Amino acid sequence: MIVALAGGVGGARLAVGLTAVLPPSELTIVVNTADDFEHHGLSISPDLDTVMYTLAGIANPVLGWGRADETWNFMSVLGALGGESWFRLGDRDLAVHVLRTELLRKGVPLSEITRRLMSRLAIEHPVIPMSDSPVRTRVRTSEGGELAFQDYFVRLQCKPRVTGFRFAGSRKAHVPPELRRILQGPVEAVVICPSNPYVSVAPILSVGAIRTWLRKRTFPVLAVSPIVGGNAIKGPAAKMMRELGADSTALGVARHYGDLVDGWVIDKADEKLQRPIEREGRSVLVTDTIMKTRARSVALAKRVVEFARSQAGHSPSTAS
Ligand code: FO1
Repeated sequence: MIVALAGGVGGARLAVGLTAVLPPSELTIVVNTADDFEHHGLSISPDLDTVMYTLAGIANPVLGWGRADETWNFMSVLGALGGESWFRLGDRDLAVHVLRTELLRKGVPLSEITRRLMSRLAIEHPVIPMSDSPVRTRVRTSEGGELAFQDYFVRLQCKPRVTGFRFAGSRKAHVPPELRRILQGPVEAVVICPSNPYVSVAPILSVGAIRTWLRKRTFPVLAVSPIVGGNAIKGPAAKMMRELGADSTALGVARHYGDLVDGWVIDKADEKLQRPIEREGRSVLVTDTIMKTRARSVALAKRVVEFARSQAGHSPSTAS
């Protein structure tokens, strides 16, 4: 069993590749839920939806979130009536939020709702939210105070300077039963997808049971760098690193994760960082990590799985 930890767009793209390389019995995708929020009385789970739409092949290719072939009648009327329209909900996308909200109100756990939605979209690989109870990213900025994640990310377009993050609810997060079984079962490797280290991956690692599982691991953890050539492929990761005083390079990301990661997959553009990252005690695979097409996602996933299997023999925690 390979367990992939995924956040938004970068995570979803590698997840697609992994589902082409591994059968459902050998791959579990754990998704960040700390971007979730309540808006217009709806419970919205952006990263779960991005992974779901991407795996179903119906993700909006331009926006990187929401659905393809979308229409925006609901948003335009809502705006005309004076409703909040900074967080754009497409007419087709809306159905997922209404259904998820209705089922949550009936007490159906988020992981069960996710399972039902995935099966309706004919997705066979298990996709599990990191928690069935709310975990919410709070963004601390240089203006003082805290922002809810979507306020920072969408309403304020990532403009504020960040000074730190907090994941409210992570200590008492309820790990879904399906995920608890995975944590107790045989695991070949964990793959951290190229998602934002601070706001997509860190929340998953903040869930107590997951953090303990990784600390006591007997399997290797591999990560694909979300930073290529000093920039994030998409989103504010590099900006956040600079604001937090980290080196916004693949080496800086490797230092950020420390000994939580045994092997790094970095892009050819960063091959000169292979030695410095190896000097940090990590294995490094240099390859093409830009997933512009599905074929490149599959090719990357294949190399990541091979790399993971090559590491299984000697992850530090199993070293004699
Ligand atoms: N991101 C935006 O930048 N603007 C939006 O209006 C927006 C709407 C939206 C609706 C549904 C959804 O699932 C995601 C949406 N996102 C939007 C992206 C979202 O903020 C991010 O995907 C994650 O929270 C960060 O990965």
